[in-house]
Amino acid sequence: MALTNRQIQLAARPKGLPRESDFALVTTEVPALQDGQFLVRINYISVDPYMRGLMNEGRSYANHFNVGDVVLGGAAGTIIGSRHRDYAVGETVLGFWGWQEYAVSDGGGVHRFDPSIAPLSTSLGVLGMPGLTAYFGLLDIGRPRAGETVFISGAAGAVGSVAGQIAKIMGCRVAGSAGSAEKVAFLKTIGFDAAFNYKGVTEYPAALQEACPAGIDVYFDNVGGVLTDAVFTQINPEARIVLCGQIDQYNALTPPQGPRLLWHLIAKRARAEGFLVFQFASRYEEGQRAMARWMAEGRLTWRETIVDGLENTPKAFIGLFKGENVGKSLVRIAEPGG
Ligand code: NAP
Ligand code: FER
Repeated sequence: MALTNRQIQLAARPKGLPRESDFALVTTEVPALQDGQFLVRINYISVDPYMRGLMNEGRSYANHFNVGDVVLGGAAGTIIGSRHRDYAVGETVLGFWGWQEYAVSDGGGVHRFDPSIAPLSTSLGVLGMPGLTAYFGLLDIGRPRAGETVFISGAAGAVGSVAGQIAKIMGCRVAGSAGSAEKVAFLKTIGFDAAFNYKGVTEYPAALQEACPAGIDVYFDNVGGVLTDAVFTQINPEARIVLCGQIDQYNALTPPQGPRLLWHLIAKRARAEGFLVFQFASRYEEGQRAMARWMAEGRLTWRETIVDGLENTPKAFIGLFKGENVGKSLVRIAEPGG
């Protein structure tokens, strides 16, 4: 008897902040496996800010979702059936399977994850794409030196919380901003030297000066907007600005017009550099090994916000733009091993 699969499709291109009505839950049957295929029971679905951009009309059809497509994104699961000679039942795997409960795969783009290293959920968080973003963005683009001050916006999220801890491991003074008192308290528990709730801030330069009295040497920017404008006024000579994300703009209907502060980069001989985690694909193992070691040593911890049930995936995704998550936001479809 065929298994029933539930999937979430894009029902309409979101305008501004996505709404739950932009998504539709559909029921299909899992197709019978062909030779060279395996069947994955999805355990965790990752919701990530970059997915918002893929929901807009794209210049190409290659990456962007169309209305009626299953929303794609990273997921982790367990193989429950296989007609593939390299993949066996019981293996835990990662793939770009998106918002559904089961996936049929031929192994393309699939990575194995060894659950004896850490729980499977970490394959989508601290040991997955967001953690690698923090690792390579901070170390390769930011190049922090011991004793320097690192400031991180969006600090309590999946990327920011890992970047901050790695900066501490590098011997830096670390400060960050996040959107609630609870998140500020969380940042203190993971070693941030200073943190503030940006939602209560009226005078940004003053808040930054209090958090970073010696100025800012490395700025790891997840957010953009007026906070980033203010950071430009607080950077030290030869500062490095790591442009990781600009979530403040992802739902904007028109590009925002900000103050023009690039002069500060000239005056401070500073460097601002954007990057995409994918450019470091050939070095992912290096990053995972280093972070797994720090986790085993108790120097790197991680936090997850998990909701249960495929039907709650749109809400979890929208929650990213409302600050509902602390650490990595995940949807649990089925407990691994369950
Ligand atoms: P995340 O930080 O776990 O979740 C998003 C967080 O952003 C929310 O919890 C919210 O926290 C904050 N936020 C949402 N709207 C905001 C706004 N208008 N102003 C300020 N803060 C806002 O997400 P993540 O996966 O770690 O990603 C963080 C950033 O890194 C995103 O910009 C993402 O696009 C970027 N990223 C880049 C790459 C790359 O390759 N360059 C890879 C992964 C992620 P608050 O409560 O603090 O508002
Ligand atoms: C992200 C924001 C943007 C991200 C990727 C992108 C993986 C990619 C943008 C592009 O390819 O144009 O958070 O995370």
